Amino acid sequence: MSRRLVALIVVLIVGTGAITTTIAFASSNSAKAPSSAKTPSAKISITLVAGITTDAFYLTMKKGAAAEAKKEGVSFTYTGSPAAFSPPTQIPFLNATIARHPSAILIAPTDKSALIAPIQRAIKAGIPVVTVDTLITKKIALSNVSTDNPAGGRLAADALAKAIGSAGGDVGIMATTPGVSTTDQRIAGFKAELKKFPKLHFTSIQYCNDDTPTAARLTSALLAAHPNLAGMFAVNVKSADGVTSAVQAAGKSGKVKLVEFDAGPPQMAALKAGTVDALVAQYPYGIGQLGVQLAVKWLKHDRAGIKKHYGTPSAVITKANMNNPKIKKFIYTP
Ligand code: T6T
Repeated sequence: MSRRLVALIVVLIVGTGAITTTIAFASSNSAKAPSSAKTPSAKISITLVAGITTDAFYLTMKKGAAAEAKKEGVSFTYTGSPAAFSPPTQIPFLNATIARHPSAILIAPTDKSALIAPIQRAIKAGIPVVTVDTLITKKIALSNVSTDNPAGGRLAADALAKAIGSAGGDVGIMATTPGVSTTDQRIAGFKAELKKFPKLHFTSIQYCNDDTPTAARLTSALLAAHPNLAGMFAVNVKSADGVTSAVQAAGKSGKVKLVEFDAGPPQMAALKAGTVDALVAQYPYGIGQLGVQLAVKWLKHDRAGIKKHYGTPSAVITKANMNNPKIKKFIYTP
């Protein structure tokens, strides 16, 4: 008996269930394209899972990613928690994204350990992942695109020392949450660099949980406890906005020197007003662009030479250079 005839008889005996199975097998087989096959752009879909969707930094990254997706002819979606930067709020959005099965995921993990298992689930489901901005400690993502955050922390310490001047004094840090790769690295860089300035004394680090009102409350308490506080470093948009407003409310603008990471609209306004002395601005638009480029290259099997990490530039913005055309790309445009 020929093999085709045997196959036909088996199908007739087992009935519809067998046919369904055969079809399912055939289609799952064809989905497993040989590794050299090119995926047409029109079929590629990329989702960016933000740390927190409403943050000026991620909204600017979204613009860069969307522009690059348009250029590449692939579809793009933006998702994440609008309310908080934390694993419990981010993971449900990642899980919902995995269920929709885009071709690739870009994600800013909200914790360097807690997001390992959820990202592993995406990869196991066959979805390649690029981490953007933040990273996880296990190198399972196809690549990571981020600012050089330790260097950014060092730049912040240099800028604060310059703003405070030769008199020196006590300085504090307003941070978000321990366990976030970017802000942990900024803090480490800042503290290490501070040692170069013997007249600057590190007083304390406060954690506001990426919540602006909490940062304002903690800053007011710090100002009351340290009436001679000379300066503060705020590690990101949300902590910075709280620090700035508390210093303003205490009538200490210009007296307490402020250096902040990021360049959201309220931060740029505070720089212009003189409440803030310097901003270490990232290039979130470029991070989004590069993240999409890498995902598309990967999906089109143009994988040779893709590195595990790409650094994107940053700039120290002051009142003196804020209108320089070279600075423009570092100002966030949510
Ligand atoms: O500073 C950025 C980002 O780099 C960090 O990982 C989390 O906070 C921001 O989104 C700004 O709020």
